[in-house]
Amino acid sequence: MTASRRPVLVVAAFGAALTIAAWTALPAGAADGPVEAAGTFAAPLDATTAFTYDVTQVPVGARVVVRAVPTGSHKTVVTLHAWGLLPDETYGAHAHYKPCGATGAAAGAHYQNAQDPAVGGSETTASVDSSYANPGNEVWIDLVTNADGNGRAQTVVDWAFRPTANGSPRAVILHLNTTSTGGSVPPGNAGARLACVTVPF
Ligand SMILES: [Cu+2]
Repeated sequence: MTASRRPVLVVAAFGAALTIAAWTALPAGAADGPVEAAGTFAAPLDATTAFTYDVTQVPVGARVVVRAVPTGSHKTVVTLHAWGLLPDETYGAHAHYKPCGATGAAAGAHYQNAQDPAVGGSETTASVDSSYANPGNEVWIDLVTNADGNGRAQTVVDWAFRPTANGSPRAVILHLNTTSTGGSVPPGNAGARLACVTVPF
């Protein structure tokens, strides 16, 4: 599949390539503690953690690390690092409710802190009410890559993820476009689901 992109004006890059080895191992799976997931993107049949659904946009072999770190002040810092994506490109990313699967749809809808009653807490139906579908209530991370296809971006939200039993997010999806805040494109929409990494939030 080849997807077309919306033109974007944002150009930024980060410097030296980072190495995964530089990261300190973190415990995973604790809703009130730090979480980290790392993976190498593979075709769905071969993938365990990181799935690419469009190898023209997220090549097989590209790497990803997602970290979620709760602060002591009821905030959560979510960081996305990627290596080996397209050079000088932009991607949208969000936390989604379900783990990655054979298709991008498997990850379900965007995780929301305050859940939109219009979708009844559904983990598969997208909320398009900007009172809920906004970067303060969901995890939105717009990623810009440098000339080497590497990028890092983060968001800070004013809440902690719900515990797994109460519907924590389980994945981060990489999308074709940066995330819409409204207008002609519904809020929260970032285009095609290119790739997914399962994260034990
Ligand atoms: Cu998404």
